[in-house]
Amino acid sequence: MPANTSPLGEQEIQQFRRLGYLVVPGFITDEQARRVEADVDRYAVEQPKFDGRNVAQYDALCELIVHPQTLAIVDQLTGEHGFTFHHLHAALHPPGMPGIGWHHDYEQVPQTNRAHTQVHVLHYLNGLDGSIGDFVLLPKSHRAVMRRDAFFYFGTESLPGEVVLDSLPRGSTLFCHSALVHARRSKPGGGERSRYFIDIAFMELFGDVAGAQWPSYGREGWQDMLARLDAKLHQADRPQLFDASRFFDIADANARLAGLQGSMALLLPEPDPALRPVSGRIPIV
Ligand SMILES: O=C(O)CCC(=O)C(=O)O
Ligand SMILES: [Fe+2]
Repeated sequence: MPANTSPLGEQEIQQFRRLGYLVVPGFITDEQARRVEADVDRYAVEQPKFDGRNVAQYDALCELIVHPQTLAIVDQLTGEHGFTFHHLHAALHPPGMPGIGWHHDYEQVPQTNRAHTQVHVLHYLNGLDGSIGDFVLLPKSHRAVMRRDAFFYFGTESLPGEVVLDSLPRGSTLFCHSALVHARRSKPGGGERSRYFIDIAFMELFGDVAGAQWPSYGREGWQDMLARLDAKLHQADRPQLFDASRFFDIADANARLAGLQGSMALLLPEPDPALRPVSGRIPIV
């Protein structure tokens, strides 16, 4: 493990462990936020189908993956075995953008435990102001084991104990345990403004479980994506950051599980297919 500063205090680390999230207002400098926004503007025009596999073509987005303070914080939130990168998504949300129903983003096939931490780093480059979409979350829900879409039937309606994030300054970042149940609740307004949203997922390594792997990013070509990022961003002190051998192919795993019966969360009644979230062509489990 590289020697790092420790950007979070013990109380903040404990909040993340207990509640499943931590907000850091103004984490990204205005100058860096502007450069990343320019990348997002560029692909929104050139490649509206941006899905994460193209990320190596965008220098400012790449810089955000290896942002030193972010890596140091993820070190603090994961532990001694280090972590690996899973994906980056970036999106420009115009006024009127639909919401996303309650879900979580912890990648596990099938969902069985929360022994290892996954962190979603959510950058709200131009903040949140109560227009377009609020981020809503259920504190402590990262401690439950459920399918990613288990709460999807609630849509984006209010749930008891929810926390609404609707006012964050530019450059704010939310460190979220990936198993935390959350939603984007659409809101009117926005005017000329669009909402710049980046999410970057990191997964704690299984230093204590020989050979254990995580599910890959759910789109064909995930190995090439990691190879391109490793060529561009390789960190000598973190050789595992873009290491494809840390993953199994999620599409293969889902195919093997299809139709199996058992005591794990496999055979739930199918939700309405129109409401069911998908990740690329891979169904969400
Ligand atoms: O737009 C947001 O604030 C959150 C979106 C989200 O939860 C997701 O893309 O999985
Ligand atoms: Fe999400």
